[in-house]
Amino acid sequence: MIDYANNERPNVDGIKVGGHQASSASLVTVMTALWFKYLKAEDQVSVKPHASPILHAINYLLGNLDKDYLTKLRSFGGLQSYPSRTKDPGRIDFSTGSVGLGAAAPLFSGATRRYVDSHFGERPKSKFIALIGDAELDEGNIWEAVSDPATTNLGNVLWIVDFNRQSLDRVIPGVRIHQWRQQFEAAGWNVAEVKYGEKLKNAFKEPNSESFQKWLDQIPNEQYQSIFGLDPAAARNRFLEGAPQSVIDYFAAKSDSEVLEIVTDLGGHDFAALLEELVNCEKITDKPSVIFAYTVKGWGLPLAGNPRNHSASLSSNQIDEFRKELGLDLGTEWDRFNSKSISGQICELRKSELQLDNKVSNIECPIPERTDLQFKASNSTQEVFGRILTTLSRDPELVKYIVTTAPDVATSTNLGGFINRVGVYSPTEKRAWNVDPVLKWAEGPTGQHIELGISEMNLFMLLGALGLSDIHSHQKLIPVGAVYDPFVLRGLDSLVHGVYSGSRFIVAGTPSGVTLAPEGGAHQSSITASVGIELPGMVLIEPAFATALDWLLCDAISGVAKPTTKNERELVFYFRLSTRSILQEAFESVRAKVGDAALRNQVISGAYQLVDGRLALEVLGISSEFAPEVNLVSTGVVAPEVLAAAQALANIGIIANVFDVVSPSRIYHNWQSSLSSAIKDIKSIKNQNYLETLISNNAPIVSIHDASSHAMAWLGSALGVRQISLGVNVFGQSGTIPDLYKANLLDTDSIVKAATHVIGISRNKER
Ligand SMILES: Cc1ncc(C[n+]2csc(CCOP(=O)(O)OP(=O)(O)O)c2C)c(N)n1
Ligand SMILES: [Mg+2]
Repeated sequence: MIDYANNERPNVDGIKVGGHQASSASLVTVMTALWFKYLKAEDQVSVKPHASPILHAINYLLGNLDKDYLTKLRSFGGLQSYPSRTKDPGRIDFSTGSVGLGAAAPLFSGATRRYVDSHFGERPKSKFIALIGDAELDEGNIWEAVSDPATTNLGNVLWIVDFNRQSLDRVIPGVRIHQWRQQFEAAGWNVAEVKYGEKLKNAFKEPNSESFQKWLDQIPNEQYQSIFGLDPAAARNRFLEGAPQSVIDYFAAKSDSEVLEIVTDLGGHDFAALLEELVNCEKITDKPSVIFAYTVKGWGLPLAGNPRNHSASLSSNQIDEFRKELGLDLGTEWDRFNSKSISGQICELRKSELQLDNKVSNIECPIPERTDLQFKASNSTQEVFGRILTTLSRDPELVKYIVTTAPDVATSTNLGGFINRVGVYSPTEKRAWNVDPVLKWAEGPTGQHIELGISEMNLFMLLGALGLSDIHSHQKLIPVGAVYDPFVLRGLDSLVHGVYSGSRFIVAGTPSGVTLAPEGGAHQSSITASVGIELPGMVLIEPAFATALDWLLCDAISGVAKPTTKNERELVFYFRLSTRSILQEAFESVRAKVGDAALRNQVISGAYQLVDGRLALEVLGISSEFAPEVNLVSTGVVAPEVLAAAQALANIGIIANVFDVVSPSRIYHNWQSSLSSAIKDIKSIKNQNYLETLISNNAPIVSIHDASSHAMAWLGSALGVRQISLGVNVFGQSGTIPDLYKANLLDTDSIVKAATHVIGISRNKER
């Protein structure tokens, strides 16, 4: 498949197609043992990115992939370069690609299964398996995942490390197995090794072989790996370089080829050795297992063990040889096994054994459009977020599905009320040693909050897994996470992985922006809003007012409650919130005027008008006929400054309309999709986007957002008018809200000046 993609398929752009023959060959024995013998239909496997061709080949041999795809590796609409749950055909349990994340994903899916079993009754047993490259163990997220208390004692998890002791650039120096063993064992894992193939095992049974085994276990990787490119005589010498005399003596009676065959016979390419260890691990049910399978990168190919083999591929001559070696020719190379042969029969048997009956319990109960909460005259969005969740916890049908999680910030992000009502999840009942009159931290199997250590990477790994619980554990859940907004970036890789994998969840980033003033620059987020706007599948929601948040959160819950499908647009709902309490009056007066139904529609679409500048002038008895006009477009918690600026502008005879963009991403994507349909079909150019219908005047814009000024800087372009984008362009520092707003030009006075300035430059332009 890799050779065809690179050497036979027409290449239109001169770019090397790639594919990883050496990485694939390294894992081929392990994967054959798994799919053709060990796995059960309910097991879920995450495959090392660079072995995706093997996974597709297995799916083909099992009759689960059309032949057409075999010539479409890495082509548009064909087989993806790395396993993709959403884009590849057929069953792919986990998306992988960014090394380390695919390893951790099944661990969190195993934790999700444990949660589902505790709350909804036991599902059929599954193993959550990760096939990992050994260099992936250098990724920090692996160790964050392994050491989190939420992932301990997961007997349903198995990792198999493709222990070829090579990474991309090099042979991994030294012998690291001892360190890794200790790290896993310290985290409570069962560690196993499949090191010796049958020839090695037989050799160790021979007299005087003890020192040979000792030498094999301690020979530096670099020296051992260098044997593979050599002819048998040179390989023998290389292996014995530096070895004690007793090892040289042990091999004295053996031919060079025998020596080479024995010393390279690693357990990761020996079915019996692999299956024996898999069965051993099966007996361990109270902790995760990791098997280090000793393998050869490029096993069985001329590339074997070569330090530069990661991106190397076989030449045409070598492929011809390889084809012959396998008894194939150009006419038969794509054939499945003959159904009458033993191999063919095994394929048929395994196809039926691996057929998964994915019956899912979906969320059938109605989801309210809003809660019945009454809000105070002044509220912060963070506090309201907590109150909404607490209120929803009183709905006995809906609350069953809600599961919250936070990386050690549950109480400081207002999840306390929800936790008080539903408790904290622990697989076993735990005694509470402290009785806190405010927060009831009751831990047991019925709890619905999963508390994590501080790792934000783990937060998004867990949310990603909870959001795919219908796929991996037959039970749909509504996952809700909370994190300090700046640290969304700390978990960004796993957030991207979750959305890329098609997972659905809600996350609150709170508090956000420079508005958490005294906390200082290290805690003030600015570029997170851009992440929320730009990440495909993500909806950024940044409301200012309580009722809007209530509508938007209920709407997000119905979005998350939908069954998982491939290629959905809105998957993750990211609420960027604040602890700043603001008056609700302005919103409530629009609500009274427009009515709930119409206003809710606008809010869900992403923006609504908060102030009509003409009416404001009328109230003041000023004629609007020749008055200059400006649109103040506000996002989030800066609303009070924007409203005050609108009033100040009215006082000097300027029409200042205020629009509140509660979901910058919805507005942005709506504009973008109207543009792309216009580009694809010129006739649709007449279709207005939502923003143009909402803001139909041609006045210039000042946008105001406690986030990078870049995040909303596209508005003027969307409306074809001048814009000044006010936002945060430097790292923050401690101070009061007035200090920081002034420093970042988010204060009322700066907004007024920006408005008069933008009116001035637009007028000059007109002249
Ligand atoms: C996060 C991330 N960093 C870098 C890469 C590029 N990369 C792909 S494979 C690889 C080395 C992998 O070595 P290993 O995990 O040992 O796999 P194998 O030897 O089996 O190919 C690197 C650096 C990547 N895919 N993801
Ligand atoms: Mg490797």
